[in-house]
Amino acid sequence: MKRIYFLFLSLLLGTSCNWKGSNSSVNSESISKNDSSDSSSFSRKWWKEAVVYQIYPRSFKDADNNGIGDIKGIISKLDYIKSLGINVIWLNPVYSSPNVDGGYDISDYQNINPDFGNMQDFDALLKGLHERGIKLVMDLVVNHSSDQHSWFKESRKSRNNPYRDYYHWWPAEKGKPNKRWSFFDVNQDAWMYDKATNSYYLHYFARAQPDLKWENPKVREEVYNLMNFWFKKGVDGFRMDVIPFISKDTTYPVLPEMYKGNFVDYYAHGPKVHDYLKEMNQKVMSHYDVMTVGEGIGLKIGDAQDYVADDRKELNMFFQFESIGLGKGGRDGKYAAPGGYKLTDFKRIFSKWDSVFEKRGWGTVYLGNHDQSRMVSRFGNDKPEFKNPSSKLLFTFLLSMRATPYVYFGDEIGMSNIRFTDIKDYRDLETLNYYEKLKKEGGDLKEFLKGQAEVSRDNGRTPMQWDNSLNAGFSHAQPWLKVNPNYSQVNVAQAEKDSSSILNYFKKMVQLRKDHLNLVYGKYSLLDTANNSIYAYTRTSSKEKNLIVMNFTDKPMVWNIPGNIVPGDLLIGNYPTTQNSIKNINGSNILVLKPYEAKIYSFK
Ligand code: TEU
Repeated sequence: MKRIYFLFLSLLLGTSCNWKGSNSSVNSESISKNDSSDSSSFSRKWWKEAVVYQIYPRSFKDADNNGIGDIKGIISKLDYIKSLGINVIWLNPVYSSPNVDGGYDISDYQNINPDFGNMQDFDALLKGLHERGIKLVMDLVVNHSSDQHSWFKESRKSRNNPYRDYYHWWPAEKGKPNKRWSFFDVNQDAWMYDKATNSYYLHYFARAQPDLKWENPKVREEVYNLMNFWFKKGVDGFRMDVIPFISKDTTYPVLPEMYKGNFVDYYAHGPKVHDYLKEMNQKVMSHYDVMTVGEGIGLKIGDAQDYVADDRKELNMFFQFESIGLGKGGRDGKYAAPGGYKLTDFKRIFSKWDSVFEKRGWGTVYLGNHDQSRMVSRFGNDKPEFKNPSSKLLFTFLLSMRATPYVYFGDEIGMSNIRFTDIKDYRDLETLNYYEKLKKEGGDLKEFLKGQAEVSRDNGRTPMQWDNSLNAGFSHAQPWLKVNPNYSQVNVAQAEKDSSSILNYFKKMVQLRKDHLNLVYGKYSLLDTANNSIYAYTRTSSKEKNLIVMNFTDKPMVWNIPGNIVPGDLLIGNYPTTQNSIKNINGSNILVLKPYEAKIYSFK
């Protein structure tokens, strides 16, 4: 049955297909081989056609009722995950970790954090996912380890320890090293003095996250070994944490003039990053059918092809960082920008990132993750009357772009920002350490808390809301982070029952993307660029044409459909369709849109 379905799809798109009965065997021929109208020429890959669902394990489901989500909890929800229609999970780190930074401080890369379970649990999860046709992508955090990793414990013991050169050290007798900025340090200083050897070590993130020294070939071998360990188990890929940062100039010079005031860009442009990624690809990835997605922090349009063009043999995709800067402001982006973001900026950024992959490489599209506040609070409107249509609108966008969509758990039921007002409610070191820093400086703590209520990472980490029982059905014990009190209305059980829920719309959109390969590979063309209320674009191939129109405002809007587009069937809309909303006025087609209304039409 599946085989016939895919043959049919490929016939529709004019490609030949050698479907082998598993979603990893999408043919590798060009999608536009017989399709001269397409400007692009993409080879089909399962990871381009996938919809990825991200799970933050600490917050998903607690099976042993200690207040912390765990692997058995995820296993208990496998049928729910399957019901979404998604086909890849990205799991945030579950490795051994003292949990200084939500598991991004790893003390053993080949073991499971007991908070989450053990290796048998992990194996059962992987099996349960694979049985359901879902792939598993793990988090690879190798720019740094935990200071509790045995490598670092050894490294800090003496200057001639065999592990000394696994990390970046600077002997204090040479004076203080040149300034490096840390994301999470209370003093924002990335050099930490260590008394035992009278030296400083480098940590771009927290003090408990020393940076690994990739310049040492032994470190690279360790990383490739641990990657092989997981691939041999059958995991299907890695999301690579801050991967552009791995290469460093180990003379640690003063920041070159061009990077002054922009240390992130400097970190992302180390001298050997591409050599390391090529080596990693050749030694590891090239041996498996797996996907890789880099966290593209600091990467610019001009860097894109170097990371992901097929012939570069480095990564498959990366997350661009431009769009998640939208709506943030103030010092260090830790405040909300007054008035939010401008739709014209949103459109410009996503269109620009589409164009960079128009001919080579492949992109990603996402509006939230564990480092961001909730999608609907940020890019939509979480007021009760608008939350439903604006969440659906955002999914219409995410699932109709030419890039692999990444969806963050909970967004499918419209989870929104919790907006803590008391610093005691926060658990994330990014918020806590910045608060301490400001306190020391005598900064405005009230203003900071106001900003964090909108942009803090903990907004995106509150526990999954399963039902309206105690703690939203997440755990019988006090959860590690407060549950959003709106859980009595916003929860999975409720959403499953309601045919007009965000959840049910999300599932329909996922299905629509699966049924219309044009939404994956078709050419993207932005319409009406300057319109600050409506986002409209077409997706076209010689076999199908789609028009996507979304009203990003809380007011009704009208939109003039360009004369060359005559909308046919409405494929999906986020309001119940009562009447045709296209009016012909003086020979022009006018589309009448309700607040946050989104529609996808086919057209000839
Ligand atoms: O994130 C890196 C990163 O971009 C964040 O530090 C980001 O700047 C900040 O969270 C914005 O508020 C990765 C992980 O996704 C993050 O969870 C880790 O804390 C970090 O690396 C260190 O591993």
